[in-house]
Parts: sequence; structure tokens; C-alpha cells
Amino acid sequence: MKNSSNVVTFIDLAGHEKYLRTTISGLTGAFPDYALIVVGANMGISKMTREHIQVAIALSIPLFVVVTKIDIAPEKILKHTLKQLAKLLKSPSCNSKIPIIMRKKKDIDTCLSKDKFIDRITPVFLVSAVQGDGLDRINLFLSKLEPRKPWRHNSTLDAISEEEKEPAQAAQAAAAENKEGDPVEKAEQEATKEAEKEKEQHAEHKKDEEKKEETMGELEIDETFAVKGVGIVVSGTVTGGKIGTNQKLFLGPFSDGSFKEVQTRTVHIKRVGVEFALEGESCTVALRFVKRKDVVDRALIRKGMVLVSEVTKDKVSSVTGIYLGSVWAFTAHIMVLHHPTTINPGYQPVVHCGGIRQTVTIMKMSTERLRSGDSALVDLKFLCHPEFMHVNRPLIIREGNTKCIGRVILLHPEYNIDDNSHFKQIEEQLKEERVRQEMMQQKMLEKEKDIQSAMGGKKKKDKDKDKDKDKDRDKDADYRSRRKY
Ligand SMILES: Nc1nc2c(ncn2[C@@H]2O[C@H](COP(=O)(O)OP(=O)(O)OP(=O)(O)O)[C@@H](O)[C@H]2O)c(=O)[nH]1
Ligand SMILES: [Mg+2]
Repeated sequence: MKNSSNVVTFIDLAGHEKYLRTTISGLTGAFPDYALIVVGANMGISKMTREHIQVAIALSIPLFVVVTKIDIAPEKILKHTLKQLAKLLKSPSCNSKIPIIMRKKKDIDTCLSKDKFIDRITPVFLVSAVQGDGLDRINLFLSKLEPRKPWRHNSTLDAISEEEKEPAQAAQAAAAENKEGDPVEKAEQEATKEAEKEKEQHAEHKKDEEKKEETMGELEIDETFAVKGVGIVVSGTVTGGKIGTNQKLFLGPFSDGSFKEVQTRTVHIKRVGVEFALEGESCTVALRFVKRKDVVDRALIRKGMVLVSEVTKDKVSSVTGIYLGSVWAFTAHIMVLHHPTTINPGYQPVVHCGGIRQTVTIMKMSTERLRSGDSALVDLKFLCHPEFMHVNRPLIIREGNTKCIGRVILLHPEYNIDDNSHFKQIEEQLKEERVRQEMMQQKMLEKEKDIQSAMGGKKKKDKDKDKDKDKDRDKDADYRSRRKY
């Protein structure tokens, strides 16, 4: 661990239907960078394979498939399995993926260098765990994967929360995003002097934010331990900033919505003591309550609780612009993948969102009722206790055979909404966002075309890009190695 430059963490989730709840929690709460779906060559595509692929896609986790036991699968059966798999992946329910079998090492480079792996290409590996066939290719592939930041779902969220606060600022952010875009549009936006001024202010504000983020930290708890002689230890993923030793943090929300001040004693990554853990790393943290009256039993610390460097009450955070407190309810945009009849207000399914898993009540819906295939905005209220939520994070709603996917749009610290007017506002914002996204996509496509037409320069560009990537990696490794073990 100390000498390695590249560490891959595997999270082994359960395959059996009985444990689907746990598997979904693992996929939402452990923030995996990629999902590795294992299929038995001799067994074919099972109901659970479909379910797991669907959940990974709903959570926008890029996936790849390992078809194992090729040593014992008759050729005819293997062919049938691969055909079934291709059919499933290419279907619209899987966002029309493009499965590609990785037969040679070269295929891996081709697939990764296209930078499209994240999007639609789904690598498929054929292996025998017993005879070792194909394992070298998986190892090579794993060593080349880049980490993602699956807990970050900012684009829209920032636009929405900022628009709520200050429409002008949000427009500025959008203008900045479109920097390289349409010159006419740019000219229009820059026409007024006021806009310029605000732009400067925005840049300054951003600098301040960056400075503050240096000392910021957020960890989502997925397990707790009571260690003899150490006390309470929590484990989880760092979802913002860094978590270090002797850092002052807030732990919560407890069932009354409160946060308690704690200080970290030690931080471990894979059982090795470190000075700090960076965003994206899984770690365990030993805690000490700062005030004696705050000391609580380990049993009161739940999955989905957080350690945060800042808690704001009744307002958005000055650092992230996001509400940092406990919320009782939220508005989500959901799509019903399957429901036997209709969903109406009052319905009580379970929501999985990050490390959170709790029963909610549907309070309001933007449509009268929801059937399979429908989508709508819904207000969901937690049944037992408030939670720490992130806007724009994907969620999965389940109850029996019912399955909905969606994302968090708006947080309600307390729920006291009488009418449906907020749905209209959000719908407007979502529409704007879709237009913005389409524009961006269009621009990306145009750029891609430009690159392709300039084929001569392409190879060099790729090389430069690889060089940059290597540089980044070196820098990252350097930063990590400077951390004291
Ligand atoms: N012949 C052969 N057997 C394999 C291969 N891969 C796995 N197995 C066997 O399949 C059995 C099940 O493997 P597991 O790794 O436990 O499967 P799993 O999907 O993790 O099962 P759960 O954890 O129960 O969901 C074991 O007995 C393995 O030895 C392979 O490539 N060839
Ligand atoms: Mg297993």
C-alpha cells in the first residue's frame, strides 16, 4: 500500500435477489467509480444481471462485463450468452450501449483512448478464473482506469440553487460555461457593463471559495465500529475536501436534526495510518466528542450520516452554496421504471440515495398519478428522521416490484408546502437546463467533427493528451506520497 502508485479497491456486492437491497445500497452509498458485472458463461443472462445493469445505468456508473467460467461453458452456450448480453446492452433500457469484446490487449487501448468508455462503450471480458484465461487483460484494463468523482453531480444543481439565490450570478456562471460557445450569444451577454462587473465579483467569490475549500471536508458514513481503547470509529468515503487528523468536524444529523462537534483522532486508509484522506478515498476515522454532554452511543450513528466541516442552519453554505443541514423533505424528479398499478400521494416506498436508505412518504406530485414509464416531480418526506442530502444526486426508489429512478432537485429543511407552485418553477428551470445541455452537446459534437476532420494532427493531440494525463497522475501521486504514513 505504501509503495503502490495505483490502488484499485473492489467492493464485492451480492448477486442473489434476496440481497438486492444491500447491493443497491452498495452501489449508491460506496460511490464506486465503475461497476463490474459478472456473468456466468454457462448460466446466461439472469434476471438479476438485468436488474444490476439497470441500477448501475440509473446511477450513471460506467460498467463493464466479465463473462466467467468460459472453461466449462460449451461453445454453443457461450455464444448464446454473449448474444443475450449484447441484446440487453444494446436495448434502449440500457441507453443503447455498445458492447465490445476485449480479445486483445490492443482492444483495451482502443476502447480507453477513445474517451468514450464513460459514455456508451461497454467492454466485455471473457475469462476463466480457474484456468486464468483472460485475467491479464482485466488486470491491464483495471490498471488503466481513471477514478471518477461519482458523488459530484454539480452542473444542474449549482445552476438551480444559485438561480434561487441570485439569478444574475447564475446567468454569469452559465455565461462562463459557454465561454467558447456562440460568439453572438457571448457578445450579447457581455454587452452590458454591469455583467462585466458581476463577472469580476464572481471570480473573486470563486477564489474565496477555493481558499475556504482547502480546509473543507466531508465524509459520508457507511459503517461504525467500537474499537477497544480507541472508541468510536466511523468508515466512509470522503466526498469533499479532505479529512485529516485532529480536524474539527460536525457529526450528524441525529434524529432530532442536530449535529455534534467532534474532533478526529486518527485517520486510516486500508488499515494504514495517514495524515489525511483526500476526496474520493475510503477511510476510517477515530472520533472524540468535543463536549462531554454530546457523547452518544455508537448505535445512534447511522449509515448516511456525515462528518462535515461546516453546518449551516436555515441558509445555504458560504463555501459550497449548498444547504448544509438536516432536511426532512426534498423534491425529486423521478421516472417510474416499473409499478404494477399507479403511484399516488401517500405512497410509502424506500429511497436509496448515497448512503441514505429510508422510507419516505410521497407528499405531492406534479401529475395526478404515475404509471410505469411516467416521469414527474414529487415531494418526498422522510418517515423517521431528517437526513443530510445533496442536490442533484441520483436516487433509486423501491418497494416490492416497484422501481423508480431519479435525482434530488430541491431540499426542504422543514416541509410546509401547501400548493404545487414550486413544481412549475422547477419545471421551467429544468427546461432551461435541457436547452443548455443540448447546446453543449451540439457544441461537443461540432468539436468532435473538427477534430476528426483534422485527422493529421489528431495523433499528436492524443499523444499530448496522454502526456498531460501522465503528468497529472505523477502530480497526484506526488501529493499523495508527501502525505505522512
Ligand atoms: N470452472 C470455473 N469455476 C468458476 C469460475 N469462476 C468462478 N467459479 C466457481 O464458481 C463458484 C462461485 O463463485 P463465487 O465467486 O463465490 O460467485 P459469486 O457470484 O461471488 O457468488 P455470491 O457471492 O454468492 O453472489 C466457485 O465455486 C468458483 O470456484 C471459472 O472461471 N471457472
Ligand atoms: Mg461473491
